[in-house]
Amino acid sequence: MDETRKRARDWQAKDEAHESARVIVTEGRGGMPKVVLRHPSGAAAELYLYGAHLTSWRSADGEELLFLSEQAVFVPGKGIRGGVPIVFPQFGAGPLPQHGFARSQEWTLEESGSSADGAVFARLVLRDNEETRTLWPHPFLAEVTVSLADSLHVGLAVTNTGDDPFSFTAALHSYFAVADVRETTVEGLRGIRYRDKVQDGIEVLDTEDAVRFRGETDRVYLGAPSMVRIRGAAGGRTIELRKEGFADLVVWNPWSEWSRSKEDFGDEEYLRMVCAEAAQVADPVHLEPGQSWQAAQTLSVSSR
Ligand code: TA6
Repeated sequence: MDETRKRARDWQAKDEAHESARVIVTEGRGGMPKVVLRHPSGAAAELYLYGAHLTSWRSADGEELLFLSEQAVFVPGKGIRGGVPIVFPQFGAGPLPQHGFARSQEWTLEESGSSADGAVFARLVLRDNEETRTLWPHPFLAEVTVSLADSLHVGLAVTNTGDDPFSFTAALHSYFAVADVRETTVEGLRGIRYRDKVQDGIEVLDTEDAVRFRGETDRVYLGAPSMVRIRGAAGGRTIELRKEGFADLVVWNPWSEWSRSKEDFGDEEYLRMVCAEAAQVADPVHLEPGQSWQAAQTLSVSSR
């Protein structure tokens, strides 16, 4: 073999070894398979096939930016407390289990690797099955794509694969790690109306320059702007959340009473988290047979 071809082959082999190190599937907590994404910058993310659930996002310098409860359980049938639960096909309470079933289904890793722009990605899919059809009688394909580079992109796509229309609501229920929620703010929502779940769902106009946390906070901002900032996130960072295709944004902190009542959440952990969730709640998505819907959120982090 001539030298040039040999060198090319060696490079390819090295590249392949490098590639495979960027996305690996390994055994996670509770023996559940998890996908580990590593970006050459040092950023990393972990994604369970169970629920297509992101449980970790570390910045290039190693700071964990997502909150995961120390009491989170990794047991089939139960939601994982923290990270980014996928809410589909029902946000909140309703005829289906709270927040739908996607978070307690086993998803399949369909594709992974590095994309042309250098991001490391994994695409997980969930199709209707006997269990989902018992709860919700619709054939569907749901896809979650997690793409890691300087930022973390999470995409959700849903296709109606059946012969009848259906409607659904959805959210990327993101738990962010914060140093102290009492010092954390969510900015960018002034002038937006929200449904206040703490006040029986009445609609309130937000006139504050930022959302501050002084007690239980559970708001669905209707027609929220495409970008909000979370200041006071882990390590004093600011996280920028950009959304596309999701009309609403949920802001949640359960405060102390709820925390004490939950087995999968520590009594004081509410101080270390805040949820900001790109969501489609007020106007359900309606899909005719063969139609698809897609939406995404992109998270980026800065040091202040
Ligand atoms: O997104 C906020 C919220 O809908 C709250 O009302 C709160 O109860 C919650 O999500 C957590 O829900 P879960 O079913 O995970 O306990």
